[in-house]
Amino acid sequence: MLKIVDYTGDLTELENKLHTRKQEVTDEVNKAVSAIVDRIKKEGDQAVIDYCQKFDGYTITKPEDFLVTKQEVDEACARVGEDFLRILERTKEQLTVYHKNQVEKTWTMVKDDGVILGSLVRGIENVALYVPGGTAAYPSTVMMNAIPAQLAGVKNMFIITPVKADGKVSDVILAAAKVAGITTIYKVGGAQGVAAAAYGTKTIQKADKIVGPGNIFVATAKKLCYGVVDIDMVAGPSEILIVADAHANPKYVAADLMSQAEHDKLASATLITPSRALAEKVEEELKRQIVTLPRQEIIQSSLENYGGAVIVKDIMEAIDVSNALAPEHLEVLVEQPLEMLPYIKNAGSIFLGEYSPEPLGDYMSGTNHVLPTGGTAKFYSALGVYDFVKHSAYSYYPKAALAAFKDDVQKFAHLEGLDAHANSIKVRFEED
Ligand code: HSO
Ligand code: ZN
Repeated sequence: MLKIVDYTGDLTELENKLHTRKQEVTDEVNKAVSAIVDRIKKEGDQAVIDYCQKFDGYTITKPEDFLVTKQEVDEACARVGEDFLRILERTKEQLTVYHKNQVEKTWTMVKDDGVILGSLVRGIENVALYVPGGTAAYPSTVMMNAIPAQLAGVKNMFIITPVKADGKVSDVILAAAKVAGITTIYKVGGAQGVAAAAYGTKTIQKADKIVGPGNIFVATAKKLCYGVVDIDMVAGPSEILIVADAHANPKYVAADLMSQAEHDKLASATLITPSRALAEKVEEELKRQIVTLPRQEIIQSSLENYGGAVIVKDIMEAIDVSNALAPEHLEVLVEQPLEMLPYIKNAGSIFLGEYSPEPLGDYMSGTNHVLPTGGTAKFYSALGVYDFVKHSAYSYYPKAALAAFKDDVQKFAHLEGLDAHANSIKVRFEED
């Protein structure tokens, strides 16, 4: 079930063996989505209504049909029960404590010449959170987006989510929205939902930023609307990479590999270890544990097609390979896990030691589970408070401070052939 490959020092060869490269968006999808976006832009609500009918079978006949009511939310909360609400509250608390550290303050500096410079940090005002329909709708993801947004000072966060003919949003999503403090939920999803939030319609508010996972149509719509609105990164299938030494517990390694493999047949799970004996024991454990898991078909397909066990010469080489692959999740199961931290360069989220399993981070460790995939951890970060703010620089110059720069700025402007720029300085020092 787990391919075991020897690392020869050739990374491209390894990537080909592990199938780390996934498919690109096709022209067809691009064309279909761009037609949807264009129509929403031109026709607004009527186009939204048509697409919801066509793609989801949901009939909108009056403006209220777009929105989840307070009564629906209350009933959903009653159905999910006290214990789940408590878990959501606890998750919120954990996320708040961690993400508080990311809150940036507005700063000011006053220089000797009376110049004041600074940076104003403000939350993005309107944010749309896309929540997929069906089984891929995770209440945990609602929390992961909402909590940093709130800490950033986002005033208005609303959800867009597709519904089927019955017009229902799942109870757990409504409960998470309630605990996260989101009260506006539009029953509109797909590319049409994204386009509606990007451009705004009579009924659906315009967002400044659209975040949240979705299928290929949603992701393509987000990319096409980027620039009109900001978007978060476009997430690909889940990945886990485990760096483990001979002391690691094969039972835990196998369980953790499968925890991500169960997300998707395209998910990838990789073990990198200098110990062939460990890799073989993990293989045994996978076989033993998989039969107990309801999503075994997905897990098996994912394990067989993506990732595998890579045998390296030592732990440092394991870390080098991991840095090159830049996984979404990296588990470090070695004797002294904290000591590896200085060597890790690229990873969305790092789980150190055998009692910090990745699924803890998916729910309640406090860290965010919205993470860069597909090697993009080389340049993207975990979702955080910083994704929901913008910075405005500000400057105040008294006349004497400007005077000290007037000649150089004018020369610089002339050099660029921009005489009106130079003139803006010059007129301030002319005698009337
Ligand atoms: N591991 C997923 C997030 C998630 N897991 C949600 C469980 N629920 C992100 O790669
Ligand atoms: Zn997960």
